[in-house]
Amino acid sequence: MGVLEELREAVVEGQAKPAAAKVTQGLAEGIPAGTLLQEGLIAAMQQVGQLYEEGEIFVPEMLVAARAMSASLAVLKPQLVEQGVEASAKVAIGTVKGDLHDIGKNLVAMMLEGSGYEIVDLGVDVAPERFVEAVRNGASVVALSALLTTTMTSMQGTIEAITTAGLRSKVKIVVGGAPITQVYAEQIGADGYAPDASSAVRLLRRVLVA
Ligand code: B1M
Repeated sequence: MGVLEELREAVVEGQAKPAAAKVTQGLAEGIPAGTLLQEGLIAAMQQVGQLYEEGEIFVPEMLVAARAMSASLAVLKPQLVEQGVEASAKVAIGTVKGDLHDIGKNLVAMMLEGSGYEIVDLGVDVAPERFVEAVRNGASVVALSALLTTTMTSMQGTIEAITTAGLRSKVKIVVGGAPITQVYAEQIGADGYAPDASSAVRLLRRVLVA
């Protein structure tokens, strides 16, 4: 079995230390960080989602798999985040109210940090008022993440709260997460949508010059 397959297996089985060790081994063997991320970690989480849908695993197993993914991401972070890039804009990022999924949001934050943005990570289950406060404190971009069809509506509530506070013209609002689409982003009045972390970097470049 190759390292990538062993990495996927360790994440799916929720073995955090072995999974992190496989990332270290993969890097030592010269496997690019992007390959370990896409073909190892992200592929494993897709498998976890499928097993959950099929009723083969339940929330606790999903949770330990997520922990193994986070432990492995921590090892990859230095490779994904280039050091010494000057901060270009302050980005407040968070998973919207009611939603506890943070892996995708963390990945987007890492890639943006690596591209020179100053990141204010508000965490998960973030109430609209906390995003409003972040804009008052100087964030020029708000990045919203949602993984559930039931919480994606909180994005609209957050945009409304920023508008009601009179701050909409001071900030670019970008959105993403598995159930989000370009059409939905336009419907709720966001400035942009990115399907994944590397597109989020390109999206920010685009909206900040617009
Ligand atoms: Co949950 N969960 N979960 N879960 N979970 C999903 C999302 C689900 C699709 C699984 C399934 O049924 N197949 C399903 C949602 C169904 C739906 O709404 N349509 C689901 C469910 C139902 C639930 C619960 C309701 C289960 C329950 O309790 N009955 C519950 C809800 C809890 C809550 O949030 N209130 C729940 C709980 C959990 C755990 C806590 C156990 C755990 C999360 C742990 C954690 O995050 N720390 C978990 C996990 C791990 C998953 C799956 C398996 C994996 C998510 C993940 O990390 N993916 C997921 C199934 C799946 O996605 N296949 C599932 C990897 C990550 C890198 O991808 O997050 O998509 P992603 O991020 C991507 C892009 O979306 C994008 O870039 C990222 C990197 O490329 N992106 C952005 C994300 N945010 C962005 C922001 C941007 C731009 C791009 O801003 C500009």
